[in-house]
Amino acid sequence: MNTVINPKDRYKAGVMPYAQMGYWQPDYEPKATDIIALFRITPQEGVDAIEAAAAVAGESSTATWTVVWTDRLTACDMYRAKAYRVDPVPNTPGQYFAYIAYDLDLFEDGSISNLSASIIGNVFGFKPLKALRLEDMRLPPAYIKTFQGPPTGIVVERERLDKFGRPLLGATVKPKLGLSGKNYGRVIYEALKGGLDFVKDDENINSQAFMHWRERFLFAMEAVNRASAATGEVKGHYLNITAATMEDMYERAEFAKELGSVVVMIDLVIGYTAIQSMAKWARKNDMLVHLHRAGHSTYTRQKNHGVSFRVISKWMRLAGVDHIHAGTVVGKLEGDPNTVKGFYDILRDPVVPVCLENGVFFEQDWASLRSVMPVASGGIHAGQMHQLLKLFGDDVILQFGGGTIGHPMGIQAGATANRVALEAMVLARNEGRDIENEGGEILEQAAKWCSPLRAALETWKDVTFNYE
Ligand code: CAP
Ligand code: MG
Repeated sequence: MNTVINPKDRYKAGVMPYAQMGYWQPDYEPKATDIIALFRITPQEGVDAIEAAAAVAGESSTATWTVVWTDRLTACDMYRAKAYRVDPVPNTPGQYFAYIAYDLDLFEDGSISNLSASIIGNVFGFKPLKALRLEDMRLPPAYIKTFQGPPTGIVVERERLDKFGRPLLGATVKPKLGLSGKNYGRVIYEALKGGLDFVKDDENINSQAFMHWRERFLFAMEAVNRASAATGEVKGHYLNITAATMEDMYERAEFAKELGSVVVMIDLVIGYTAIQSMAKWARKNDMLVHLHRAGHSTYTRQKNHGVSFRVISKWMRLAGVDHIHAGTVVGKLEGDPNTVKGFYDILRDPVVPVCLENGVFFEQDWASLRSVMPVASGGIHAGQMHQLLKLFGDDVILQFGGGTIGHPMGIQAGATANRVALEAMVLARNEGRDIENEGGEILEQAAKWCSPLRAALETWKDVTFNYE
């Protein structure tokens, strides 16, 4: 006989229906093929932490609020997710880390939409929980192998662009909105000619009345071609193909290809399926895919609720992007050094070891999936070059929007300041100098023969984004 449990009684301490239904299995040893999720749970007053963890396991796999007849028609023990470990979060009363294992058969091959529909589908609004955060996931190689991952990856990107041994430099066109196509093209040309590798459309530039997308693409690519010819370097502009429908996005991507662009750009808000579709298109067309994480902080920023960006980083490496914004630490947007280091490791490394300090709970073997180039962007300028190089190393795109276009001597000078600062810093590092402590001095030295760098250092010397 099925038992119908009064929802009012359900969460009283000691009454553990989800746990009793098999969603709490403290002796369970996860299989090598299981997907494991680590949730930070904050149960409501009076709700037992183990029952709350079991409820999350249940509702993110097979269960509903009562025992159902059809459970008897499936191999339900196999399909039940299993909460197998619940630990209090150190020094944080009322919060717990819950480890939940999911059998691989619960998920469709190669689909982030399917994975996320289970893992973050309903549970975040669940009444027995005050808050819930998905902190990390372990993705087994058997699952990773069902994805194609980044179309290009860091190694092939460097080969294609013929750029080695240093971070790449970019800039986002500013103002974000309002420039005509011709003026937009001018900004791109100046920035590339001045020494940048890439310029970028902003997240909200699509096809507005002041500049339709074709016009933008034409002026942008004219600027890219002129700057490449003038400098002898491969240059690129991330053409944002984000649009209302897939049909529109494919049309824009095809036009970017026709014009000879090496890269297209999409925003995270287009959704996981659209991202995977564009990754597939890019692989077929030898195109880099740049992903702007527009919208992520609505659900990644709160420490006790939402989804950590480290999980989004894992999903996006699977989905297949070549670049992704991942934080700067020193710029205008939130991000502490350890957490951001965790994101960068997840995006770039072949195997990521456990590092609790960085929020990495599981060893992650990427099973030869290509790596993603992280992008550091948001309020950064040439005076921080030593900090950026120290924090992120070479495999990163340093993207200065205001920090290029806002230069008092003009856009080309802004780009030159960044390129000179970067090359001086890379050289100093390669000569074995301590760039962390001598960085300021190294920049001053380089600025002696580079007036744009001198002006950049002077203009932004007091700019810090420390509000603590
Ligand atoms: C930066 C930027 C980027 C953010 C994205 C902006 O401009 O273009 O979109 O950096 O953040 O619109 O703010 P500035 P994140 O260089 O002028 O600050 O990289 O953290 O996703
Ligand atoms: Mg932007």
